[in-house]
Amino acid sequence: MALDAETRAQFIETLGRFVRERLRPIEAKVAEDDAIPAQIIAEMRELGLFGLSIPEEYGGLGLSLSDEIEVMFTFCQTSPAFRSAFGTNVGIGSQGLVIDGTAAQKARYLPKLATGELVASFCLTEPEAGSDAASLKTSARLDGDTYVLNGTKRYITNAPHAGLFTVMARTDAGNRGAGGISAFAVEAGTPGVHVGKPDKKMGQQGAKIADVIFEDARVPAANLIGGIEGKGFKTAMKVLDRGRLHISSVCVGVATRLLEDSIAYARERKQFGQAISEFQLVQAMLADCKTELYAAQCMVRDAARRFDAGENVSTEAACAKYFCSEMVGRVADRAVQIHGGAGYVADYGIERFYRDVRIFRIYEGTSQIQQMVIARGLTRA
Ligand code: COS
Repeated sequence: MALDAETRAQFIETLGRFVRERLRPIEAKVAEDDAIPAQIIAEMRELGLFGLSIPEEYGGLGLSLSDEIEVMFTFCQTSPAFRSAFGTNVGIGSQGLVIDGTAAQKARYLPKLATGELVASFCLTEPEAGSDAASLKTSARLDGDTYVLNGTKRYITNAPHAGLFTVMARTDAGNRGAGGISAFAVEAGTPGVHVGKPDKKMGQQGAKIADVIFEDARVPAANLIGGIEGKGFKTAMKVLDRGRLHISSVCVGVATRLLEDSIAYARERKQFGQAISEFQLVQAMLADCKTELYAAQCMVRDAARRFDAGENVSTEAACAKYFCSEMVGRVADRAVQIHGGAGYVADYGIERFYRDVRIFRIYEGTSQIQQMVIARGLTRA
């Protein structure tokens, strides 16, 4: 569903206020505590953020992707760790069910994901299967009316908070490729499902990642997503096409914030008797940020519009993820440069953003995987 213009503007204005008044003041504290206060999570649930992409019939807001990216442009003008708290419910954790789940699977899980009562994580990556996702080793063996899962998933966002895991596992031991993989909805608390200690990361403190280990974990056969074996890899790829556009919009939001902070600092900071914004070399950095940011924003909007129109956007989603994640890296680097020494010390938060954005070039497919997807899209077309 697309929101009417007025409702969308109101929702975005409410979120903008929430970001300015509730989130920005606690950015440093969240990073220091490596935790988002429970009250803030409750407010995010109240705002409907966990259910942005979940259809209305299951209690979500059912936004179109075009609306979702506009929401993210505004919401992500703060530490990206806040987005991460509900990001997997909006994106990779829930969309396997939304796109390919059976009616019964959707009815069972989507309402709780929409409210945030249940947090969902996406379990694809393994210790030895990252970019080459089709080589994953986690196995799922059918035994009566349950599948028995064994294996380890790595760097799983929100795993410590998750109540539900979308797990890609190999159901056909004889097929080492993509066709042997199936997707499952696995409830946390299932005997044999263990979550490791959260990993220490370069940035985005407050957002947690951890291993998820399956040791003879018995999952009801009814939780095979879509009810058909061998479709799990395609489900994961469809989820990632959409997820890559979501991440692109996050990059645009964060870059918007960094440019705003850089402009404010350049106008305030005086050297050689004048504001540094008067110097052409500083102006060039601001102009480059704005130009790239504008291009990125146009790109995401175009790809999201095509997605909503039902087009295959694998190539465009990869282009957007590649460009937007590299763009925000360059913007963050210039933001540090414009802030000078103040950009390097913790007090201004710029160095924190510089670390926070580094992951965007890696997760949901590295820049090199996006290049590969783009090139294959071109040469196979
Ligand atoms: N949508 C639907 N189906 C897709 C698809 C997509 N976007 N991409 C691939 N498929 C299908 C293919 O059509 C193929 O189906 P058939 O066997 O019926 O022809 C099947 O999936 C296998 O595809 P392919 O042969 O292209 O798989 P590869 O192993 O060669 O490579 C890449 C796939 C590299 C693109 C994939 O592994 C990938 O995206 N890797 C990065 C993973 C990632 O993002 N990890 C981050 C972890 S999640 S935070």
